[in-house]
Amino acid sequence: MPVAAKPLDSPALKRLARTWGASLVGVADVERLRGIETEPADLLSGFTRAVSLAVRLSDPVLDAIVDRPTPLYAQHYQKVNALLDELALRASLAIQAAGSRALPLPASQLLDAERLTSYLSHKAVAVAAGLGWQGKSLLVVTPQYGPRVRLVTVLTDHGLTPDAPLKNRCGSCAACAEACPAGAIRGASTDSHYASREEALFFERCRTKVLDEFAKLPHITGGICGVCVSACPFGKAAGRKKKR
Ligand code: B12
Ligand code: SF4
Ligand code: SF4
Repeated sequence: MPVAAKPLDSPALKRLARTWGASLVGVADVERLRGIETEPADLLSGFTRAVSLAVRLSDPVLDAIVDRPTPLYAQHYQKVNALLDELALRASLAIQAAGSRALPLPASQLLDAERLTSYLSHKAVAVAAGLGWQGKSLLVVTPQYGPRVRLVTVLTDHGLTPDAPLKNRCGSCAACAEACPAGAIRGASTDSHYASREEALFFERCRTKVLDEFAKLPHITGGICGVCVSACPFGKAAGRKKKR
C-alpha cells in the first residue's frame, strides 16, 4: 500500500530547512507586519505567513573584526548570502509542492540605491517570527547567536503555525554603541521595533562609514562593516554560554 505523504506543517518545514543548512527558522503571522514599508506596496497581499530563515556566521571570521571589515568577512558575506538564497528557493519549492504559493525574496538585493531599501525588511520578519529582538544596533539579536546571523524571507499562504515574538534583552548593554567606529548608534531601546532607522542610529554616519569609507578598502565589497555584529555579547561565544 502506498504510504501517504506527510503534510508540510511548521515542524516539518523547520526540520527540512535545518537539514539544508538553516541555523534558525521561524514563522511570522503577516498580520504582525501590517504597516511595514514594502516594494511594491502590495507585496504582502495574498500572503498570510512569512518564513524567516537565518544562517549563522563563522565565529573566527567575526571575532577578527575590531574596527573595520576584513577581506575574509567580505568573502564569507557573499557565501552566506548565496546559501540563504538557496534556502529560500528550496523552502519555496517544498511549499509549492505541498500545493501553496511561496515567494522567495533575495537575501541582499538593493532596489533603491538612494533610500537604501529592498523588497521588505528581513529584520522586521525575523522579529515577528520570534527569531530575535531588534537590538540597539538596529540588528536582529538572537538568543543563540546574537546578531551573528544573516536573514532571508519566504512569503506564503501555506497554513503554517506562527511563532511568538521574543522580549528585548539588550538591557543596559551598550557594547555596540561603544564599538561603532562612526559613533552612529544612539543607544535607544525598543520593546518591539524602531519606528524609523533614525530612532536607533545617526543613519548618515553609518551610511558614510560603510558605503563611502569601508567600501574603498582593498578586497571589501558589498557595503559591509561588521563591527556592531562582532561586538555584541550575545554573539560572542563566551557570552553566549552565559546568557542562553
Ligand atoms: C540596504 C541595507 C543596508 C544599508 C542600509 C541599512 C539600514 N539600516 O537600512 C547599509 C549599506 C547602510 C547597511 C548596513 C548594514 N547592514 Co544591511 N541591509 C540592507 C538591506 C539589503 C535592505 C534594508 C532595508 O530595506 N532597510 C529599509 C529600512 C526602512 O528597514 P529596517 O531598518 O529593517 O526596518 C524599518 C522598518 O521596517 C520599520 N519596522 C521594523 N519592524 C517593523 C514592524 C512593523 C509592524 C512596522 C510597521 C515597521 C517596522 O522600522 C525600521 C526603521 O524604519 C537588508 C536586507 C533586507 N532586505 O532586509 C540588509 C540587512 C539589514 N543588513 C544586514 C547587516 C548585517 C548590515 C551591516 C552590519 C553590514 C554588514 N553586513 O556588516 C550594517 C548594519 C547597519 C545597521 N546598524 O543597521 C543584515 C542584518 C542581519 C541582522 N542580524 O539583523 C540584513 C538583514 C541582510 C541579511 N540578509 O541578513 N545595510
Ligand atoms: S555597521 Fe558599522 S558604522 Fe554602521 S552602526 Fe554598525 S558598527 Fe557603526
Ligand atoms: S551589543 Fe548590547 S546593546 Fe547592542 S544589540 Fe547587542 S545586546 Fe543590544
